[in-house]
Amino acid sequence: MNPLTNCLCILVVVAVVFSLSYSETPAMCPGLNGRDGRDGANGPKGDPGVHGEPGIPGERGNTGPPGKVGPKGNPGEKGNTGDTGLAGNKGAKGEIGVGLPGGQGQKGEKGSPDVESIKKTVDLESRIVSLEKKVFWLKNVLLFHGGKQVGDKVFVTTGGEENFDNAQKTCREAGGRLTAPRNAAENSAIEEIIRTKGNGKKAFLGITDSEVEGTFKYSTGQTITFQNWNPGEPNNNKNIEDCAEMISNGKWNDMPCNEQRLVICEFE
Ligand code: MAN
Ligand code: CA
Ligand code: CA
Repeated sequence: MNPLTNCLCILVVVAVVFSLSYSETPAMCPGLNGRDGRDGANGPKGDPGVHGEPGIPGERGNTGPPGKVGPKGNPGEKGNTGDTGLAGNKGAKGEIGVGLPGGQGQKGEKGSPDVESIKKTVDLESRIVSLEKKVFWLKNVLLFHGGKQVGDKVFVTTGGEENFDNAQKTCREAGGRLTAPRNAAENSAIEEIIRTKGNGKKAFLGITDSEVEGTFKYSTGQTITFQNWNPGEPNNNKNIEDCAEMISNGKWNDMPCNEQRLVICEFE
């Protein structure tokens, strides 16, 4: 081949290989050049030269096939940060956590009552003390006058005698009831009143068997829970005895309700 043609062919091949490798990896540094392509085909034979002068160069041969792809270039520089992406969908609700109970909080400060409240409290306290003194004093008057106390219950006689209905009424109007001993101590207190304040007169008790013959009940309707009958009593003598009396020894007898007996009331 003509040297000039050969040179041109080489230049063309280099240019083609260079442009191919550069356009394939735009974001990367250019790789090394590929190997040279093969020579193109020979051009047509040139005209014979005049003797002593250089002949006219033949026509340019066809472009040779491209050289092999060169080795991969180095990675390019890191690109700029992209735009922020769209927000993702809301996540599913989590399971209920199992927390430990919190500790006890600190005790709050004590509130301060206002002055008026303090005054009212002090006033009420002094009135209570005054009333307690009065109750104590009145109870002493009662006991001094012949009343008897068992527990919280106080027994007092009017000193007069009445039939059962009137005796009951007298006690109720005084805020008490016709006496009905619930135990031996109370029975003894009534017995003592009969002897000390009643001259040994028999006294009515607040129990009857008017409703059911033979079943003695309190005025509340409750069947009696304590009894101290004289031997042989109650006998419902002549079938007319539905009330009860206490005789001077503290024993009980059933007797007619229309008879007059000492009135002893109880208060609690
Ligand atoms: C006697 C006894 C009593 C009865 C009275 C009636 O003392 O029979 O049971 O109640 O007489 O007066
Ligand atoms: Ca009877
Ligand atoms: Ca009787």
